[in-house]
Amino acid sequence: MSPAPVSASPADSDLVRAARGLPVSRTPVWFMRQAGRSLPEYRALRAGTAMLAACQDPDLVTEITLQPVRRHQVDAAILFSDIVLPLVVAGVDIEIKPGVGPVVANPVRTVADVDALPDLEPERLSFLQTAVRQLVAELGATPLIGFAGAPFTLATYLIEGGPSKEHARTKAFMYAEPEAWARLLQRLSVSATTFLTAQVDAGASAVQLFDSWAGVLSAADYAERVLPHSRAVFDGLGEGRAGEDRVPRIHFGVGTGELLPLIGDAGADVVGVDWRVPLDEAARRVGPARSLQGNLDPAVLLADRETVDREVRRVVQQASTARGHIFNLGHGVLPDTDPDVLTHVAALVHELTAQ
Ligand code: 1CP
Repeated sequence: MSPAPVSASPADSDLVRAARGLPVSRTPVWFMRQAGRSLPEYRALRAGTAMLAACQDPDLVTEITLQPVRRHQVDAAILFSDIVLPLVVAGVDIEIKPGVGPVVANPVRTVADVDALPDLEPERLSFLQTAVRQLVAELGATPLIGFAGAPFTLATYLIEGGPSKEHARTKAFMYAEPEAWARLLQRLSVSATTFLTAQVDAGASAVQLFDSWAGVLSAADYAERVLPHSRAVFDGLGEGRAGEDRVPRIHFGVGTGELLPLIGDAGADVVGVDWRVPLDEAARRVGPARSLQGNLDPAVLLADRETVDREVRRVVQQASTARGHIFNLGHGVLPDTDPDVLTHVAALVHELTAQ
């Protein structure tokens, strides 16, 4: 294994440098959903605490966020939270049901429902800022990635009432009630900005906007009815902490092959790519002004070691034409993944790319 890189501060880490397209000591690695059910120490710590309660307990958030960093030697921590948390903190009745996901008690189905949504008051986020400050102190030179759900993906949960495959109700609302739709996404963009700003102000070194389900939209609908609201989130972040370079922005969705140029245009420094589009092709679609993140198929980690190694090498090789590369999966770690495989993949990427 190559020695750990000597970066003095998170702002000078390989993750931040790769996001900006600067030279790195080796390709940085982290895994979406690196904290969570694949780790026995996570299951032990979470036992008896509901997901959304855990997300609002600064000490639990700190410990759960640190677990995968210690175990896998990844190049970034991602805040342990959930995309529905800003809604929950604002007062929307949502529960995360184990094995299901977020379930909304009163789904948003009418214009009046949109207007009745509570605003997220920044004062309610002190628990989050405490967690971020504790993490930044513990992490030293390892960057912390803050995140939020993008307006579209949050709207799918609010309108469908829970997880869904086709998002048909969401699209029906988008087409039938264009003004209420725009108002809903505008309000969600404000709460995402508030949630991200709290994390950046408390010391997060990068942010990721998860628009996990945007891939169900055509490019035309995405461009007209969704992108302006995601752009508003990035624009709302402004220049970040005084006297420092603005924190890099990662923008990710699943099944977004046709949307990749737009996902970049929304205001990202890094475009997250799922496993469907090889990174050399993704680099062509995104252009030379942005870095890429991804894109090993999470299911590959369930295969034999030879397959894992071959696929990791392929991803690293196909990333060579990108402006910068952050190695990741194409979506979250599957719960059945053997954590030792994740540790192995992080070490292998470091070894293959050490300068
Ligand atoms: O380690 C990390 O990556 C941080 C943890 C994290 C993140 C980034 C969690 C914890 N949630 C999220 C974001 C999130 N939540 C996304 C975007 C990322 C992605 O696309 O995977 C989405 C879509 C959600 C919504 C959600 N929350 C789902 C998906 C449901 C669906 O529509 O299919 C689920 C299962 C949850 C619950 C959840 N969030 C996080 C965990 C560890 C869990 C499982 C908890 C439990 O079951 O008790």
